[in-house]
Amino acid sequence: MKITHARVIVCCPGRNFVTLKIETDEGLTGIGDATLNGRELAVASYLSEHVIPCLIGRDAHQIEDIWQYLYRGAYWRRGPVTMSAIAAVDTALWDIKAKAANMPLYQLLGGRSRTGVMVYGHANGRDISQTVEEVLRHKEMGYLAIRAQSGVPGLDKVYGVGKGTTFYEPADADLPGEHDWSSEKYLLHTPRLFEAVRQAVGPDTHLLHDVHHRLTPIEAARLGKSLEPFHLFWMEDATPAENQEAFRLIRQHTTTPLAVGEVFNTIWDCKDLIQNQLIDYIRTTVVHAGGITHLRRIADFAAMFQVRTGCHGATDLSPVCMGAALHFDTWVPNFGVQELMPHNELTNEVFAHAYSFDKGLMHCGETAGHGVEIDEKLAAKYPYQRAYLPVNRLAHDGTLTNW
Ligand code: GCO
Ligand code: MG
Repeated sequence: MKITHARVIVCCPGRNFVTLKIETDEGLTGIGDATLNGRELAVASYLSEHVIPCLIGRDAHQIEDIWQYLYRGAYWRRGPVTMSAIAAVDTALWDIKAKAANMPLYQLLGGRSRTGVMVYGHANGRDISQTVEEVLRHKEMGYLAIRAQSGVPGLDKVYGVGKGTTFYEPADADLPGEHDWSSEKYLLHTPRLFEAVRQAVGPDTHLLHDVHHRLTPIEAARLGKSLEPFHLFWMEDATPAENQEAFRLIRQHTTTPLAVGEVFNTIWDCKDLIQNQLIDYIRTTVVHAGGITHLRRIADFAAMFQVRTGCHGATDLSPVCMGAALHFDTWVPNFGVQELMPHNELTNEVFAHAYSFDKGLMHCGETAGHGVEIDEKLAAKYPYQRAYLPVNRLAHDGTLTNW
């Protein structure tokens, strides 16, 4: 089965998405997500200018060979732009292979390992009482796992707290917004938040929290320790992880489970973290980590060290990534949890999908392929709009810090 055409579709049904569509001489087509929030056009051009010309005429069934060809063949390895482009090709080819086999994608990976995929929802509030309300609302909706983020007294805007409640979308400015940050204020506030949340929600609901790279290792150690009484499912991105060794310090001080990896793009970014058992959950997902082919490699390596998966699933990853990730989650033996941040209605119209939510679990559906399609006519009505993620500056002197 030969690849005859491929094209990149960029659309903005509320936020930007980049999608690769591959066509074959047997009439089967497949799609892959290539969205890299705030840097969308870099991946779109990497695909159109450099990757698509090399795909035409290749055997669509040779997924592994094409992966190696794009990874090694570029000579310049790794990086979010390259790996998102490779991921899009890989996801589209798995979609095609599964359609050719007339099977849902998870069957090709080795079949079903669980009845459904546990997801965590987002409870965001201006303050502690609104966040508690949101947590309880998510529990009512059936969520078994809930991430809680709240505004911090004395800080105007913080990561994870949106204008509305359901659709938190930080990339909404024409140029990057600038927010204030204070680790001291955040460190005083967050244990109070979880004390209130745990008391209200009871012992059974899994609670998660995203530090979003904003603490130093010793600050993160202090937070992890202070959250121990509220037994979190995980504390995410406690400190930046360019230096994987940084997690050793956090680990020495706290038993709060650690998750990291949404910004990683290959196994090399998490090799030390995993083999030294410095983390409990690896957050890489299909679109930013080289597709199903590479994600599977990371998960198998992680399994040897009892590290479980926790795929990133924010709204800036398209439904195509979500669909593919849910097939991966349905199969992967060392599954932990999947993030769910529901897309808006328009996005769901552009990307019709087979997946569904029921009683805290997601189901990937039984449609052949990964079960997500794109309505190109509708997508064309919503052209790309430039948008950036915000940046943080220290509240007391304006020094640029991590957002
Ligand atoms: C998460 C993430 C997101 C990121 C976003 C950046 O845990 O879901 O931290 O909220 O900020 O994906 O594009
Ligand atoms: Mg995160």
